[in-house]
Amino acid sequence: MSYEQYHSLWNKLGIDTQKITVGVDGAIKRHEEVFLTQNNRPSKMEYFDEFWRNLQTGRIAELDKLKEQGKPLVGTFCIFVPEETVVAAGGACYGLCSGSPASIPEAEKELPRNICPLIKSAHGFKLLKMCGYTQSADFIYGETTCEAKKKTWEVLNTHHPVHVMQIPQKKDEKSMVLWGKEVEEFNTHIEEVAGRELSFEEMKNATEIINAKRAALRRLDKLRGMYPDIVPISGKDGLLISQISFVDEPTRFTEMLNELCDELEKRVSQKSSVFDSDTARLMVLGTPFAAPNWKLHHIVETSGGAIINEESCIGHRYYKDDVELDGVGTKEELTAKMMQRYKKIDCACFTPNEERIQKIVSMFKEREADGVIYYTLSFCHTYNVESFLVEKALKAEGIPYLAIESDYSPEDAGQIKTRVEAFIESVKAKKQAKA
Ligand code: BJ8
Repeated sequence: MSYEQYHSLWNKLGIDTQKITVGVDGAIKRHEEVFLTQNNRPSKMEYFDEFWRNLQTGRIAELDKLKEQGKPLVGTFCIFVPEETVVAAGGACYGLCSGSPASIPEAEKELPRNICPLIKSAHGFKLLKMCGYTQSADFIYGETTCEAKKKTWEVLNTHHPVHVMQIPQKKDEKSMVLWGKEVEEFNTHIEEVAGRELSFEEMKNATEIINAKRAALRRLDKLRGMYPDIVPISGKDGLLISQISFVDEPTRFTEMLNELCDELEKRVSQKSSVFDSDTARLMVLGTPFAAPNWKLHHIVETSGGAIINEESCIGHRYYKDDVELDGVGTKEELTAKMMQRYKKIDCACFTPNEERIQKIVSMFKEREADGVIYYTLSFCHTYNVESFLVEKALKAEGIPYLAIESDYSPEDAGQIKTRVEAFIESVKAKKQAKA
């Protein structure tokens, strides 16, 4: 495919047009293999498929227009960064490319091999200048959530401006004071880039935009998981939508997702499922699935299972809570409400993190799921260690559980498939016995 109309934009961003053409073609081909081969997909998925095809072209051109107008463009790797403030300034806050194995060898020239693939992939994209989002960003907002990330920011900062938000490890009062100051500093920084002070109305309006996006994602989550007899959309499509939620323009995304949900509601009322009735309905827990990391979902859904929810940052952890706006009348009050909302994020970087374990058990029960897969990216110590406590709680409830640790390479796909197939068989046997 020719992307000639985007060559000058890519050149302006320092992107090698030949290299990115190969990357974009590969990503489109992989999307065709994984997504377009599914049966009975909702017609409204077309918007999200088209968005994927335009990931490094049309959407990057939109961001460039914002940049020309002096709006801030902020790249992130974590859901702790308050996107509301960037949207209030008319800019865009988005997730950066970090889900591909292709950029990892380049990253390993500067970073150790034995750290998380998400971090290496992102760093490699910067070194290769292959991600339009990274290249467009005025700066990257990093955070101190895990060891590998916080040290990588120092290295990444030698290639691209990086600001670091200090996220505490505990949620006690003194930690919250520090975190509140960090959020205030972030807001001030965005105002400096925007060249003006943001008004309360702008902040409130942006918060409403992001709350509406989260509400649409919760609507999708409910449609995917809350109807025990019907799965109206595949987990793969659900995941693709979640991944796109981190890069699309939020108002348009919300509109398109609500249209899709209207279609799914009809499917539910017509009892039209994309899977057979004996399919194992599984929840996935753990580390984020940055695009195009579709490995686990593809394996599960070609092995007799359906994924009905991701208890992950690219998933439920991102959209489960809103910023409360009732009775809020000043910027200070709004910032305090933002803090309350962001404090509810139950990332494994916190100690203790008991609320996450309780939440997982109740999510499982609400969805009447058949089993869970605990997914950890290799070398993610926080999620890996926390899996012991999660497993213990799930076992106490008699919930079927499988742990998978993997990276982005396709090499372990066969081995994972064998384990997933065996797990699904045992889950189905249990389901039948129960029935
Ligand atoms: S809020 S999960 S997005 S830190 S990079 S911790 S996978 S070793 S991404 Fe995360 Fe924010 Fe928490 Fe969510 Fe592990 Fe890898 Fe670290 Fe990671």
